[in-house]
Amino acid sequence: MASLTTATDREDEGLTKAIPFYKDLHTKYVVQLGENTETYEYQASEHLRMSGVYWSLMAMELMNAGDLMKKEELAAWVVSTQQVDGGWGANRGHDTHLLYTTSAVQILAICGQLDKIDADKVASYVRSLQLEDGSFVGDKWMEVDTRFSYCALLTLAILKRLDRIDVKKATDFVSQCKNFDGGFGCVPGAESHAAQCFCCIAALSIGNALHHVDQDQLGWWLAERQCDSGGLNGRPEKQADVCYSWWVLSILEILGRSDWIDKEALKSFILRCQDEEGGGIGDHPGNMSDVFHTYFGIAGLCMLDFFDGKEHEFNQIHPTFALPEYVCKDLGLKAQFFQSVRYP
Ligand code: GRG
Ligand code: ZN
Repeated sequence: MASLTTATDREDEGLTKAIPFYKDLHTKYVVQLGENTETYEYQASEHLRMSGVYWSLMAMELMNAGDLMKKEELAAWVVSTQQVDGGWGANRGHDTHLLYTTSAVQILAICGQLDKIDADKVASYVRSLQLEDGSFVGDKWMEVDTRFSYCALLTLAILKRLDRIDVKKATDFVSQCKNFDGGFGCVPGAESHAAQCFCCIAALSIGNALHHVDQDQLGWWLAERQCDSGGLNGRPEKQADVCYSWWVLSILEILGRSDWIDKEALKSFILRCQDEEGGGIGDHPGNMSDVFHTYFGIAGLCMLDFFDGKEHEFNQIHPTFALPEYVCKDLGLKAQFFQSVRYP
């Protein structure tokens, strides 16, 4: 159990050794991912391109290297791939899905190109996915999942069209996914999982319904996610994985409970997941890097204030909107927090 791990255990594992953040390697890694279109990795990620572009842009934005991305080109590609129902698929010619519609709108927000789309059309698409009980399906196959509740609220908040859905019903449904341990799952009765907790808490934060959350019980469950390695896992008895640095820390920020974990140990875990030759961050020390874990590892370091006072300039991430804070400020996005000292 994380809470029983001593500092000495961690020192024995060499976790206190200072490891640098390889910013130049990481920016090169992300830029090359988008340019080397003949690689196996590029071809094999065709089915999630829209989210891949969002992860890449975010990783670069957080490192204050967004200017190295071809934002005009990316935004034009997004605009050109919107489908007649108002949504987006993962790539040109793929069926529309709420997940990729959210990524598309986030990309346009980061690129400052939201005015290039018909927001009402997107809002109608999102509205068409809400069911009578307030939940959301992702697409025509009708799977219900709290990931989609978050995506719907997030997309409409960015587009200033929250009034197009029943927000009260949406947050009531999310509240029904709360479990006895204070955590949340993908549907009522499903096991608590840190990534689903993020979707639920962020959805409630947008929907102004955080009264459904037990701040201390959930804070405790999340703090328990820290493993001996310093990394965080997604549920009891599972391996630590860099992406939970985002899923867990973002909620702790919303709850005002980020001091409940050992931040130095988590920083060290994330830094040890870097590929110090090829760049990028993997899910676990020694594993191959990918852009998903690169983004969420950097997001974790940002929220841990790793870059404060260092030579690297960086942009802070907003824990509810998963966008750079400056973008949220520019768009006037507002979210509810238990303690809103640092976020708008
Ligand atoms: C804009 C940040 C943002 C998100 C959009 C897509 C989405 C909404 C949220 C995804 C939430 C989610 C459920 C992520 C899954 C993360 C993950 C590592 C799942 C692995 O689950 P298991 O069961 O692994 O394979 P564990 O770690 O439990 O062993
Ligand atoms: Zn992961």
